[in-house]
Amino acid sequence: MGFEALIDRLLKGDTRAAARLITIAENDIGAAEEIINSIYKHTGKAYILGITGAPGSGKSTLISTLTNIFVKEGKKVGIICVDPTSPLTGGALLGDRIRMKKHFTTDNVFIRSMANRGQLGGLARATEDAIKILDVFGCDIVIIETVGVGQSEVDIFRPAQSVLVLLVPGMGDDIQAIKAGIMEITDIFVVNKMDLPGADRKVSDITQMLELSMSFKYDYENINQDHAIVHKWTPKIVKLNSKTGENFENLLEIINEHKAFLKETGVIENYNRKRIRNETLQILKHKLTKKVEGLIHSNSQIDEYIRLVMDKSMDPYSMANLIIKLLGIE
Ligand SMILES: Nc1nc2c(ncn2[C@@H]2O[C@H](COP(=O)(O)OP(=O)(O)OP(=O)(O)O)[C@@H](O)[C@H]2O)c(=O)[nH]1
Ligand SMILES: [Mg+2]
Repeated sequence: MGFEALIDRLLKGDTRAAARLITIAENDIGAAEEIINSIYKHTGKAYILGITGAPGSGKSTLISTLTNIFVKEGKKVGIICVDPTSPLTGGALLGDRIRMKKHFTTDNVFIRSMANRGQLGGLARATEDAIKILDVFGCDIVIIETVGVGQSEVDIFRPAQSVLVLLVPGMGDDIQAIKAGIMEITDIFVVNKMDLPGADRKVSDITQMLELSMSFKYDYENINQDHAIVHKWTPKIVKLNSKTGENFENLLEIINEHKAFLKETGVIENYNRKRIRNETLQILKHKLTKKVEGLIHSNSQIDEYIRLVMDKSMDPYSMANLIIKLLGIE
């Protein structure tokens, strides 16, 4: 089955074709492969921004305000809301999408939600493909919102150039969660709801956390990189009121600063290299797992190995090595 007609329409900026292709890629990894294969050469234009934070911290509100600014600048924006915690698209996420959609009456905003439905290849793979499709669709900016559970953002945000984390005034639980999960990939900290008491306190808590962690990271990188020059971005902190748009000019300035940093230092190239290696590894893992599963379920040789392991004439590690031989990928 070919997707040429849909892809042609996608390249012309047809919204329905974009939505359709994302659904197809999400549900069928074979189709995803075909689609990405045809469109890959057109990717790489969009700026990809990952946004996370605890439930209710104001991610969707921030994204709506930011999107309005981008749209006024004449930009086309794609928004993907990813919920790794939910087995189905629905509930809060759907509500989110409807609420956000109400904000925009323009063709220049595309909103999509994705939840973990145990897709082949996983949610991160599906998100990655959706980003590429929106990139080719002509989005200048693709924003990924995810509520996340610590480590899951690391996967989801792999394609993101800048990662923004929201915290809110009050108890330090959110700081603890970041320390445990995604501190290493955060570029910008937002203290949202600055109109509530305790915003300055939260800024100084983050500053303190960064001071402690940066010294560690610096030593570590120096040892590992053989004293090569390491260009490092010190995460920036900004206070915002996402409801009123207060201080958003500061956020935009920081985003631009980060973009410029990535480009001027060459960090983006390193990053892309790592990202491509990682993405390919994920695809390989998926493909090899499928191959191995197929082999294990329908191969008389394997049945023989299993008998040997049952007899204790062989152990499972040795059996695994023999299977690798069978696959011819030693
Ligand atoms: N006071 C105040 N309220 C805010 C601000 N930003 C967002 N809110 C409110 O916080 C609530 C949650 O906002 P959302 O944008 O839905 O938060 P979210 O992080 O997307 O929530 P989930 O998607 O459910 O995780 C809403 O009632 C917003 O109006 C802010 O800057 N100040
Ligand atoms: Mg939300």
